[in-house]
Amino acid sequence: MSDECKRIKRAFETAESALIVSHLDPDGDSIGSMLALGRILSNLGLEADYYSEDGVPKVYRFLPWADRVCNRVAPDKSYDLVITVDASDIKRLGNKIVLSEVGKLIINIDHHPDNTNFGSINCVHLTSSTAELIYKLAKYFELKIDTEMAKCLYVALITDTGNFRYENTSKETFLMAAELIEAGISTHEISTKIYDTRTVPMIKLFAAAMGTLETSENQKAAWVTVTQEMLQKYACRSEQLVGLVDHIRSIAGVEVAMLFREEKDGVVKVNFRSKDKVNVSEIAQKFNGGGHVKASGAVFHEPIEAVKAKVIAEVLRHPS
Ligand SMILES: [Mn+2]
Repeated sequence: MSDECKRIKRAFETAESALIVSHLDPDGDSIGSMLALGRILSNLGLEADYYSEDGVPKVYRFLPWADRVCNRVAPDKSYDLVITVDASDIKRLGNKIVLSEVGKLIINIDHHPDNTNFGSINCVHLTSSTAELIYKLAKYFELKIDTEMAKCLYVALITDTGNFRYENTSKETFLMAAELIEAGISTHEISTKIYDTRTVPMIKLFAAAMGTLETSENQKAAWVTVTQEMLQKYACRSEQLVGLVDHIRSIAGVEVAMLFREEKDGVVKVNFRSKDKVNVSEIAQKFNGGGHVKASGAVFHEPIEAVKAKVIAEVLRHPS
């Protein structure tokens, strides 16, 4: 990583303005990495702007500087640097900004195996999380990791490793976590904020969604469906439901779990999880989506029943 670090360092030192961009449907890693990187830049004397087309999910709004994240860029505004975090492809950034128009130099920092290296500088490594790369950058710059930065990095780390349960968890991940704890964070307080702040309607919606559980004949694929009608009944947003798919994967024998979410304006989102044998990144890519081998997603503009039919047919083509 040192070669890219050198180039990134030069870019950070010469830039006078920077925009950090997260991906659509941002998760803990993209928001945490974005905010931690902002603190690195700030330490270097560069105050960045932050862009996320889908804003910041409520659960991550306690993070320091989350209130600085905007979902628009002023027209004609252009930055010396645009840094994308946790996004494998330009399409994942949304369609309201055109990278080549808003930035002179694009730095792509990501850990997805299907990253398209769309940046002028690509810092792409298969680490546990993008946050692990941001952490390494902070080290490279010899910056002190303060409590605020540690909070952002820790949220990214636990959400992308499923609380240190997924295969991407390594010795480095734990060493990094140890250092974040040394920086003064309370892991209990953060976990509570991330995992223990669900509302009663949300749990009722979970129950309703669980009630839709279906499986393939051999029970190796299982899925649940959340319609607009269900979301409206419980006044929840579909982003609050992503964790549901992990429960579906937790069924013994299930190799592929799916969550079908009906959004507004005819959009349907599908989240995939796999246990051991199926590469769900490949399946998502068939539908112009992407992600990791064991966690991926895709977006559709078709009725939910049609989406389900073709996605399930595709999944069943993959031996598990
Ligand atoms: Mn990530």
